[in-house]
Amino acid sequence: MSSRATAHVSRRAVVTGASTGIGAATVRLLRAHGWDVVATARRTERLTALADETGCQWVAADLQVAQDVERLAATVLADGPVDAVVNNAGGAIGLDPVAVGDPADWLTMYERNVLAALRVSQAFLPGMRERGGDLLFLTSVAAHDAYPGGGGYVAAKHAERIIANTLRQELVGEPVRVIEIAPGIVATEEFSLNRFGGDKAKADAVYAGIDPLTAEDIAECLVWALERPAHVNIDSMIVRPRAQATNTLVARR
Ligand code: 8X3
Repeated sequence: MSSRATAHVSRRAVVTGASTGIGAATVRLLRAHGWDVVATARRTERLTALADETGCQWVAADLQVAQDVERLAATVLADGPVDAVVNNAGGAIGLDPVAVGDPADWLTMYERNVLAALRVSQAFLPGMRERGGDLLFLTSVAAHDAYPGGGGYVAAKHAERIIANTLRQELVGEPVRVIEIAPGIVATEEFSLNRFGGDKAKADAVYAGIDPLTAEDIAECLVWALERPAHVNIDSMIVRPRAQATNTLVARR
């Protein structure tokens, strides 16, 4: 097989935030495509259920804890090298205007969306620089533009995107691809519920009157990007539902 062919048989991926939503959908799709997958998240019971369903491996870890990330990488790399890391873990807290946003929420969002991805990327990068690999960052349209109430999340997602943009420059000439997928409105089990502290009515309103994207829609984009031939780097892909033209312009029925 030429080095330019799509060689994704027996490739191995690590997926963070794998207990739910886009992360879990990505594990399922990668497994369906024949990838070996290590799923990571905090919730063990969800990881074991996903492993029973898909045959993935799993390591429970809290990516906000540096020692957990070290243990994750050591455990995964003891079984062999990794071809792709999907930095999917993250999330939003609240929809507070900047004028009243709680700095503690901003800090938590920075930890979850930025520093977790940084730590995980740093842990797997040395092996990738030696033998090749892909670092994928699941950011958001919030990484590309602001919206009222989005301040803390928008700031964190912009910062996460900057990790990708900077790494791509720092690693040019090396066999590492740096990919960003930036979704708009995706109806998942937990993103909006977490954002609104479990308020289901508020969460449901985010998706009301439109056909939102699904976790599976984004998993398709992500796996497609990873399965491009090695010379093709999908720098950044913005994906929105047809009914969403910008972060704030949404046509609801
Ligand atoms: C999720 C999309 O519009 O809530 O990342 O920021 S949005």
